[in-house]
Amino acid sequence: MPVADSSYSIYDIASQGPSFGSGHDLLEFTSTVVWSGTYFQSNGYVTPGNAYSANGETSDSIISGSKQLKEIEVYLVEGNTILILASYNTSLDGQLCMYFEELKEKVERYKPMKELKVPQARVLLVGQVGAGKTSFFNTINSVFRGYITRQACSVSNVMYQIRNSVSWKALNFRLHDIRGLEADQGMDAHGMCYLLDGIPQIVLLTKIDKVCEASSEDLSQVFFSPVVQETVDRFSQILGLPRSNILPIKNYESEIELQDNVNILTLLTLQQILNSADDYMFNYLDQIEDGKLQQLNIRE
Ligand SMILES: Nc1nc2c(ncn2[C@@H]2O[C@H](COP(=O)(O)OP(=O)(O)OP(=O)(O)O)[C@@H](O)[C@H]2O)c(=O)[nH]1
Ligand SMILES: [Mg+2]
Repeated sequence: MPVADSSYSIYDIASQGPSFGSGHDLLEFTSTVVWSGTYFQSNGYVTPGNAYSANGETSDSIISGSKQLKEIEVYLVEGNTILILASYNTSLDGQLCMYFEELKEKVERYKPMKELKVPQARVLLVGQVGAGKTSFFNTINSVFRGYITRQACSVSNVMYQIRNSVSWKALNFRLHDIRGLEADQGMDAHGMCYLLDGIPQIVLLTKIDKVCEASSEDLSQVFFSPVVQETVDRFSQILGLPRSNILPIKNYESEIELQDNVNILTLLTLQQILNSADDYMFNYLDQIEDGKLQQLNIRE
């Protein structure tokens, strides 16, 4: 609903849930709500048309005259993650842009821990033929270049470098793109997980736009889509990896211009990958300090 009076659009009071609008347009609860055994009896209000334009909506049309709630979910919004919700034509465009720059800078500043003397984190892209490995590199490269590039083509076994778009300085990670696995090579996802045991694995669910129509139209829906959620759950069970390691992505494929939400999802994914590389290095450092492993002499 559009805001009619921004001075009352949202405010927080310690003794009640978030309040929207004077009057109140939406106030979920004012003190503890108790589970009756079959529902929560809300003690809040829904009276649209005060600080928000009701646009024909009434209390009844929104909550069907009932204050009995089957489930209550409370979200803590950290940082700017909620901004991924923004769609292109909203007034959040400016903030979305700031969020993108912030994420991009974070990745540009990334450095593996100096104690290990590892100059760059290396990320191996493994997957079946046509999974989207090369496109993933091209998508990341496009984000940093500032335009759509297809620098990588289908050559096998290349260690790609990503560079800062102003200084052309190499960032401190590399993507190793290898030829896709064919069904007759005798290696499936399980085999690959077994082979890579001990190395942190992030599973990228590429082509998410083909799985979920809503996300295909508006990628900001990807974290709210039941279809995506089910797909993540399924792969988590099949591969025995936590759901947080299974990330839906959408690569640039036919686009000719960058899109905010594709850029942001790509950077969030990359950040997860680099965090995972860091986790591995922290474990490695612990083992060196415990005398269980020797420091490797890794050169550029
Ligand atoms: N719709 C859609 N198509 C994609 C996506 N990612 C890749 N593609 C398309 O999938 C096809 C294969 O992508 P590649 O990046 O070449 O796949 P690959 O894993 O590198 O394949 P190999 O190098 O042969 O192992 C191309 O036509 C891409 O345009 C995506 O996220 N969405
Ligand atoms: Mg390829």
